[in-house]
Amino acid sequence: MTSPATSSGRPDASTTAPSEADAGRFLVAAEGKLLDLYIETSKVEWVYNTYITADTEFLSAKANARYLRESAQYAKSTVHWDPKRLSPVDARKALLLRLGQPLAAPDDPKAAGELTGIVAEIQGMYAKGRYTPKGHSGSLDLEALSKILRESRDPGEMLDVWTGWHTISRPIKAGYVRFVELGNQGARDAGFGDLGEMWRAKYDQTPEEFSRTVEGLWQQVAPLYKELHAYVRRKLREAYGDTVVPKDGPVPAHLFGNMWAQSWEHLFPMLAPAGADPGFDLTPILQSRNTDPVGMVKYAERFFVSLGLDPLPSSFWERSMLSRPRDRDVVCHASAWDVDGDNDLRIKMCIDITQEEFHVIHHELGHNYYQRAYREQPYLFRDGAHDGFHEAVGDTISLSVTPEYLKAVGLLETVPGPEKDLGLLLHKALEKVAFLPFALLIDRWRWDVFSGKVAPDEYNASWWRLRREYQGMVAPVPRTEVDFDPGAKFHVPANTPYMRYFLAAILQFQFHRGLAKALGWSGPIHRCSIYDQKEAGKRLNAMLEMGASRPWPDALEAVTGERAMDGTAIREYFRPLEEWLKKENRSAPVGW
Ligand code: X8Z
Ligand code: ZN
Repeated sequence: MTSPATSSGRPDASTTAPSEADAGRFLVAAEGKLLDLYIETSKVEWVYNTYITADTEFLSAKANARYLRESAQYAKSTVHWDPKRLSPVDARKALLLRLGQPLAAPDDPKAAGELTGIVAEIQGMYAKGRYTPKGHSGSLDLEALSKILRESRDPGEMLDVWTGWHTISRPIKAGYVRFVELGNQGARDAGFGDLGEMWRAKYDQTPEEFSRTVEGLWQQVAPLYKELHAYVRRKLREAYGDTVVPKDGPVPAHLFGNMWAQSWEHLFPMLAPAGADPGFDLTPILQSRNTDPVGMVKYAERFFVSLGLDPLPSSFWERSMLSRPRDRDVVCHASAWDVDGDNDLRIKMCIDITQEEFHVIHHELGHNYYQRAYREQPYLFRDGAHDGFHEAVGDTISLSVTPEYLKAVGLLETVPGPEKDLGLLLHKALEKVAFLPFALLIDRWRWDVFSGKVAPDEYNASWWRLRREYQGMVAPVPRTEVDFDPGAKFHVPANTPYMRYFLAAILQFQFHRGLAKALGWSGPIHRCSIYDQKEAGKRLNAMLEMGASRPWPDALEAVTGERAMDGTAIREYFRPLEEWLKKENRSAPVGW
């Protein structure tokens, strides 16, 4: 680098467009420094997430502020660079330097510190959330409250638990309002209109194009969601009566067996038509074998190994947190960690021995295997092709948890026949199709909040407008602006963008269809499992190894041969179910 180093030791490339070689050296130096800070920040964050105290909250805020400040400074140095004078690799690195994080530090160090302080604080408030339901003597955490929602069929009890959990986010609102101001300040200092625009800029298209892409995908899948919604509404009405569930309007959100009604799989037993059981339920199978959390994770690891990937390192088993500790507050929401950008992989979860968690574990290991596959890339490329890819890998594996697979690993004795497909598909749809509008609306809401279109005095009302519009649901009891219902979902106080899960819900079916085709599969795609198929593993790994080094259509092409995200794969997967639903709904209203 020919330009003088600044006092921080950082070369200053801001005033002139550097030569290709200078830019390359600048970026390599930035990557070295940021990797160092990344490792330190991850370790601090791990301790905070697994041991929440006032001190670890303080340390987390400090470490994050430092990382964000440094990366903002490096990013600023590159704003005047002309991408045409850079190698394609360096041009992409400069782009990712600006876009890599879900937050940008404001230029003012005081504001940056306040911003990361608020994130640590409100995340902690969420993690510590508890409620004492009527008839209980002590307060319950989210896992225990979720269990009640899963198992209860008493609308009064469900309403109490739903309402109770939604009180934990009231005190989060004030911090969130300030967070929005400071987050936007950081995004504007980084050259974006607001934080939502910065989030939408990450997809190798303009923010406006990305909004249209998402809307187009929703239009592709909405007809399937509406059929499922109509069927479920009718069954809920049969169970709870027409004073609780309307004939043709939106449904109260506390009846779906999940705190946010984002997955309806626990309703399956009350919805399944006669004879349409899926032929198995993993929860009692796993429990009757006394499977422990380690055993659960081992199943998932063996799947990845069957594809030709390496077993997890021994440090994974030593350092992961697999159960909720008895004696301290932790962030229980599941996550996968790549602590040193190399081989120090971990997951952090409070594992319940259920079929649902069996799938979440595959989801998390998908992150870890992605992280390990791209570790040879330069630091700025150690990421998913886009964040939806990262979320889709483990879920793609989960789609291969078919009855045939379960028999192969000894969890089932006999494979149920094709007459059980309808039950299997309905169960999967209650998980995957029901999720789509929820996954879309969280960031629809945040985009409007960040842009200022929705002001703090209408946060909650706009949230429920979206829930009605996309999910066909309403709040079970009147809400006011004292309530902050979006804050009762982890990703809002934790500032994790959510559109990634919507994209993943689309992509995982595309990956699955692409891998099935590559294996020469000619049956219905919901019956295909890539277990033990090294060829599928190779194809998948080709994409994983790329990390973020190429625009995402290249990564998609490596697995599927396709270059656009496309909702036809999920429609194809569920086609037999959709046809059946249409017949079922023939004389029932569809929509709300
Ligand atoms: O947050 C997660 C993962 C961690 S990345 C457990 N998921 C979303 C959620 O729980 O709301 C996975 C699916 C959706
Ligand atoms: Zn994830």
